Amino acid sequence: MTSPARRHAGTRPRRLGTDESGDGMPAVVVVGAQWGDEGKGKATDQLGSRVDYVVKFNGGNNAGHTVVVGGEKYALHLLPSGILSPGVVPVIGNGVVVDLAVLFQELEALIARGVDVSRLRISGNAHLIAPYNRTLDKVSERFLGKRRIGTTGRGIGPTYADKINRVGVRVQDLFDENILRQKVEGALDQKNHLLVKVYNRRAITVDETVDELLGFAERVRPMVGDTALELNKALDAGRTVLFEGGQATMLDVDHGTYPFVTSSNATAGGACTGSGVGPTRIDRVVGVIKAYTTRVGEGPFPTELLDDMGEHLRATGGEYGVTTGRPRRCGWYDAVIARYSGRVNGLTDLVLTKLDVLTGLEKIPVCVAYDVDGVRHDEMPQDQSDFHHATPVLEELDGWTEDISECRTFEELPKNAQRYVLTLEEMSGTRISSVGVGPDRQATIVRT
Ligand code: 2SA
Ligand code: GDP
Ligand code: MG
Repeated sequence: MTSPARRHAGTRPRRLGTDESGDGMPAVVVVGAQWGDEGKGKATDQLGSRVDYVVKFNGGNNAGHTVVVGGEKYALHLLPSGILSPGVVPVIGNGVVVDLAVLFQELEALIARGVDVSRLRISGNAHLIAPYNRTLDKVSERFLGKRRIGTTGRGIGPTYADKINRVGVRVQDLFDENILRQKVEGALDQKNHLLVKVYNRRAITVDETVDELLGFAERVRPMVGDTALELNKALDAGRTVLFEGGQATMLDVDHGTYPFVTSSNATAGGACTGSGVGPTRIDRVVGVIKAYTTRVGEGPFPTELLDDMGEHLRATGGEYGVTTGRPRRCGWYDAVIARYSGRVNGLTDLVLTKLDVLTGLEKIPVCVAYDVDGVRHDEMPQDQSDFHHATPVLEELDGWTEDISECRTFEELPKNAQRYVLTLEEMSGTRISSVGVGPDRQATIVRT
């Protein structure tokens, strides 16, 4: 696709990777291809060193990205991973929900470590996570009991619900106290009824909410702007933009395992609605995918391992939530999900991560299809009950024992590791453009 950015560029775009024609790629979307925690933070950080803007377009501080730079570990939640690359403009787009207290905690922690955060831009149209939404997220999960979603408790769902119900509070409301007060009053009329009558909690006052939010207004003001306009102008000028997805395809509110999903569009389309950059400007869509699968929270997971092998993957892969510390559920690679992700995101390539975690296994099973009550499904079943009852049809691939963490070219990988990657590529239907062999920025094999 030739983007308007490329057609109108005054200066030639910097190369962010190459497509088949060898052209540069000014706008790239990075999304999770499974249930999250695929290593998007590392992938974004790596690509981020070659881009001008990194845009977070969905979710909020439910995300948890670990980025390791020169042995130093950074855990990011609300801020885009690109904030760690000098010279990059990090952007929080209109599709994000912002907890202002968390924003400043994260900024201060980075400043204390010498990271320059002065370029951060925030959309005036992004919604704010009001304190009552944090409370509602926690109490409603408790109320749901066995039917809970397993949310991160950060107020994400209630804030997106307010947005869709048109009672949300946006960043720009901070700059007009009258409007802010009216909006908070409107929202609390509904919330207090629920909090007091249904959840048996105390009512929240308009004053305490407005005071808390206004307390951040002057600090946030210089960061706020029309980020959609800024990004489109940047693309016109030949700048490179990376859109960083939070959560993942199977947690997308439309395409994921509803209702066990987050409340935003984590698929590639969300990059457009969540930033104000149109789809014709996107050149590349990268899906980040683990060499096995993990999931946090409730919901179906056909390749889940509830035995010692699941525990082995969890321990070897360090599979614990970055935001909540919850142990992640672990299972084998699922090519049905990989193909589904390829379709709903229009993936141009896959970044395969954590191949090193599988080192030492004699055989590595991979899910190629599902068995649902004796019927084989090669593609993701539309019917939720089918997916809940799906058991994996597994194909066993040979493992390897050699340490691969120092490999930097595909040819250096043991033959069976090469075969594993190539087989996954074929089964998944999308080219694997790079392979992760360790958490560090450098521990990556780029395939040419
Ligand atoms: P929410 O809080 O409303 O978005 O929760 C709804 C579902 O979405 C899942 N979810 C996640 N899954 C994986 N990783 C996420 N981020 C953190 C991390 C998770 C953590 O990177 O490790 O620390 O626990 C994330 N955020 C939301 C969530 O588990 C629910 O299933
Ligand atoms: P994200 O939410 O997709 O950004 O992923 P997380 O940061 O939540 O989880 C991925 C974890 O895997 C982090 O601890 C990363 O440091 C780590 N990681 C990323 N790529 C690799 C890799 O190729 N090998 C290993 N061993 N760890 C990796
Ligand atoms: Mg994560």
